Amino acid sequence: MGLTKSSTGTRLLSENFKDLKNKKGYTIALAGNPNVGKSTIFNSLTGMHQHTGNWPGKTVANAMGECLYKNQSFLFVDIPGTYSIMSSSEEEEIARDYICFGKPDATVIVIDATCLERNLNLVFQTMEITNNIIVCVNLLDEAKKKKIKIDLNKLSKELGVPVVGTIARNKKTLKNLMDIILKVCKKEIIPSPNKIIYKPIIENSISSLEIVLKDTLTLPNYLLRWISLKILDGEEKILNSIEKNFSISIVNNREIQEVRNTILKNLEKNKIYCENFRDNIVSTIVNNSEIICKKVCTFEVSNYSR
Ligand SMILES: Nc1nc2c(ncn2[C@@H]2O[C@H](COP(=O)(O)OP(=O)(O)OP(=O)(O)O)[C@@H](O)[C@H]2O)c(=O)[nH]1
Ligand SMILES: [Mg+2]
Repeated sequence: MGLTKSSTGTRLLSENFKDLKNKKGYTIALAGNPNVGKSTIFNSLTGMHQHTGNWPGKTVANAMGECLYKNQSFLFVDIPGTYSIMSSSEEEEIARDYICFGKPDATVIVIDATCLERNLNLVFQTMEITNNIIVCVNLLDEAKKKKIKIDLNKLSKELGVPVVGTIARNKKTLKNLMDIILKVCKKEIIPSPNKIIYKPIIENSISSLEIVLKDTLTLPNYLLRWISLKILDGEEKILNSIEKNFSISIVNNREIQEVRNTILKNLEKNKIYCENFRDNIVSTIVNNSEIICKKVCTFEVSNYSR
C-alpha cells in the first residue's frame, strides 16, 4: 500500500478531536512537566467555567475551560504533566497526540524556573511537533528565593519562541501571558523554534527519509522531519498514531521500510543500533538543554556587605 495525501488525514484529525476544538475561539494547550503550575494557571484564567472532558478512547480526563480576554474567547486544555513525549505511557501519548494532531492554536509549555534545565527537555521535544509554542517560565518567586535569575529575553532568542515569566498566583503576570497568547493566535508574533540538530549521521538519515515522505505527504517540513525521526526510532505506538491521524501507511509501506533498513545498516556501521538510537537523540536534547541553561541562568552571589 502506498502513501496517501494528507487531505483525508486532516478530515480524520478534525473528527478525532472535534469535541475538543472550540469553533468560535482559539484553542490553547497547557503542557509541561508535572507540578509546574499548569492547573494553577488554568484555574486562574478559566475561573468557574472549566469542565472536564474525556479524550477519545482514553480513560484519563482532561480539564477544559474557557477564558475571555480582550473580547476574544479562548478554550484552554490542561493536558497531563509529563517529562517527555517520546515514550508510550498514557499521559505522554495524550500530551503528544493533542499537541500534534489536535492542532491547538498555541501550546503554552509551562516550565519551573527553579529547574530550568530539566524542563527544557520537554520544550525541545515539543518544538519538534509544533511551531506555535509559547514558553511560560513559572514559579519565578521560588527562583528568586533560591537566588536563581533567568534572562528571559535571552532564553527567547535561544529557543526562537516567545518566553513569558509568571508567578501563577499573580494575575498581573498572567495578563502578560495572555497578551502573548493573543498575539501568537492572531499571528502578530510567529514563533520560529530553533530545532535540535542531531549528529551529522542522524541528520543525514532523517533527510533520506524526509525525501521519501515529501513525495507523497503534504505536511509542514518540521512534521516530515519528526515523522522521519520516529520511523527511524521505530516506536510502535507513536507510529500507529501518526498512521491514523495523517492517513499514511508506514509499517506496511515497502518503500519506507526499504529506505529505513538501508539507513539502519549504515547507522550500525557507525555504531548506532536500534537499541541506542533513542539514547543518542535524548543525549543531544539533554546536552542542548544544559548549554542553554548555562547561557541564561545565573545564581546570584549574596552580598555580604549589606
Ligand atoms: N510559589 C509558587 N507556587 C506555585 C506557583 N504556581 C503553582 N504553584 C504551586 O505549585 C503546586 C503545583 O501546582 P499545580 O498547578 O497543581 O501544578 P501542575 O503543573 O498542574 O501539576 P500536575 O497536574 O501534577 O502536572 C501547587 O501547590 C501550586 O499552588 C508559583 O508561581 N509560585
Ligand atoms: Mg495539574
